[in-house]
Amino acid sequence: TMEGALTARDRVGVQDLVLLEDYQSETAFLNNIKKRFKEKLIYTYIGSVLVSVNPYQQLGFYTPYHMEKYQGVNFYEMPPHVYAIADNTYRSMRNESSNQCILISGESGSGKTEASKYILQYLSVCSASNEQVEYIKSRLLQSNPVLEAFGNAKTHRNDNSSRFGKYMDIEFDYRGAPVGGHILNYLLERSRVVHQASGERNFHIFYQLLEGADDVLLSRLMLTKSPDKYAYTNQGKCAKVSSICDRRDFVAVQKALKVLDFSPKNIDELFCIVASVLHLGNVTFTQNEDGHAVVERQHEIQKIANLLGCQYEQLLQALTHRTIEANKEKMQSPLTVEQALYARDALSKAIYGRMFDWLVSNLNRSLTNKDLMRKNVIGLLDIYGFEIFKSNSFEQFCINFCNEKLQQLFIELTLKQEQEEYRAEGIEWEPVEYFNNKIICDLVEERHQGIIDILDEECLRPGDASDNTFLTKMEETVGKHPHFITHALGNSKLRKTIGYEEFRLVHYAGEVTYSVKGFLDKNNDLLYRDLKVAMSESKHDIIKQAFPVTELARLKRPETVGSQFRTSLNRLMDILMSKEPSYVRCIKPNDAKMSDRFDETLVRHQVKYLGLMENLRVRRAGFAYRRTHEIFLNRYKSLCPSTWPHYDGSPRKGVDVLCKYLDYKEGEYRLGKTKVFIRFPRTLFATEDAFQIRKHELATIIQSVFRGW
Ligand code: AOV
Ligand code: MG
Repeated sequence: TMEGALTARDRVGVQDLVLLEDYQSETAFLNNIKKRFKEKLIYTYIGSVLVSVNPYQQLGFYTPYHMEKYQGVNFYEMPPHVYAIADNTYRSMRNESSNQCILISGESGSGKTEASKYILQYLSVCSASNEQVEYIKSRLLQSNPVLEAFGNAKTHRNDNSSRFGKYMDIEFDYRGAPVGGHILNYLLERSRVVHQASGERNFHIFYQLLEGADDVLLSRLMLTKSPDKYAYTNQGKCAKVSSICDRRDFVAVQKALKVLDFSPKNIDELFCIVASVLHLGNVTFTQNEDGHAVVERQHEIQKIANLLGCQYEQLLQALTHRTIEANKEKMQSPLTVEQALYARDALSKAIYGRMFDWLVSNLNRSLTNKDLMRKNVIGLLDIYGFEIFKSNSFEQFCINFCNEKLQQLFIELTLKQEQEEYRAEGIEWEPVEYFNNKIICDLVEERHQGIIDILDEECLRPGDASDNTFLTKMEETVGKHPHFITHALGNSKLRKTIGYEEFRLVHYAGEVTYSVKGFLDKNNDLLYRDLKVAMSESKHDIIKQAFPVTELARLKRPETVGSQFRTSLNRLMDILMSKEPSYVRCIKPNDAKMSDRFDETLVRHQVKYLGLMENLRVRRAGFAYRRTHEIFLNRYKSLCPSTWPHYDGSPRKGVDVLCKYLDYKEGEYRLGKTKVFIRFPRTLFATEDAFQIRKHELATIIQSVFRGW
């Protein structure tokens, strides 16, 4: 009944925020998603953008039954769902033969990775199939447990936090069946290998191996079952996490590696590398009478050399000495204890980081199918979300910069481009005010005067360069920038809250205070040449490939971590810009990882910085659907006698004739210069339904013609 429907809306709110009575009110917006959250309706639309609130509990609507229900239905006919986004993307790719991407954003722990997994699952279910395709599908799905084991870790914000960025292309053939995939990975947080904050863990694989390996494997790797015994796994003091079963996950990883066709030899080498890193962490040094570092317990080095397939003597020497050239003569210069510890950690990070890259490129090999022709792709972006910790360093700086870039892309593609499109198409339009975070992106990445370049300059400058001179340089160069604050420059109130070695950035998502400690080191990411040489001479495939001899011959200084990251992010932006985007905006309901708590202040903040209100306003003022005249005419021309089977005039005129024939009302659509704009989804749905019926009729006619033959 009418009354029943009204109470239902009262209880569960509207499923598209565009339908809110008062679309300018943030409170109405919040109430709506809160109501729905309480009813376990975690998904809500803003037009075609999906807003998702992390339920922190397993919900019942991800079954095969639900996947089936969402296939090929009109977007707005079913309750909002991440499957609907996936389905819509897939249909658009097929109907228009275009490349698509799905961008998932939100802060750490808001549900991005979970959403991306549901999307991948859906895409593999909804598409056509045969034996060969099934094979590809299972590989695509199995790449997740492997990447998560090696690239995710428990942080304060999230028990399964992604510590690398991931962009995955899923490739489809002309029938819409998946035929392959390709993964691009971004900056793994390698510092975690050697250091974890209290209450955090190292990457999952370390604990999985210690928990899950059987006695044979453990003794082969010379490991004891307990994470407490290893310096790289006991710092956080939380080896056990209630939401994680390392033993079970290890079984899954081993299975996945097999499905992905990793050879037994390579799988063995991977575990040897992980074990070698654990052993490296336990290597300690004492000082001899000359003040030089000497390895304590040298048999540890024997184990490591063994596991890495390299020479014991060479490794031992490289951990305590470095070769320097003086007067054209090579000499062995001994390291101090501090330098040796630094070299040890640098080696651990390098080994692990390069193994991760090797893993991704090997995954890609396994996901590539040369026999099957790809036609279009759907890209899936799942990166680390915006983070604020008690103490923030270079890693958070990079992660948060990455999120600024994504927000910039969202603004470019939805707000700015939308408004500019109306202008370009000559459609009258009331502009909407929004905060453009380009100013913060520039502060970080601008050539010569952005923070990344200032940091690089300090890294290259010989002499007294240090983290503190970097801070001073920043104060000199960007001190006046409205989004940059330091002790020296802040007002007196701010000054009390920032230390002498800190700077603060006013990010789009909030203020973050960074400690400059370690910035130069982490940006330089130096590994002594002697250690590289030792690795490049390894007998094991993975290590040998990860430390190519060719790298040693190169004289040029390697690019810094910061500039490399900037370059790869900008390349990613180009990739994303070249595709048609869909969005999932993830929201975290509380900081306690609890299922029944909706912290209004926290959510309000996210709604604000994600720009969801502006998003809604632009949507409300605008048109729900737009397509070029050609595409629109081509799809629907059979619905009007004057355009079927062919229209002789311009496509724009054809669309005009078509829309009039379909009885579109004055305010419901506009013809731009190159595109037709339709204000309400319902108008388009009616047309699409009519088209489906017509298509069926035409097919029947054709069949009977053939039968008549
Ligand atoms: P993130 O990817 O956005 O954070 P995740 O996707 O890992 O966040 O989600 C964090 C945790 O929230 C998951 O491990 C689940 O326990 C829970 N969760 C999220 N979405 C759902 C859902 N739809 N249903 C049930 N539980 C969910 V980070 O990677 O930290 O930025 O770097
Ligand atoms: Mg994640």
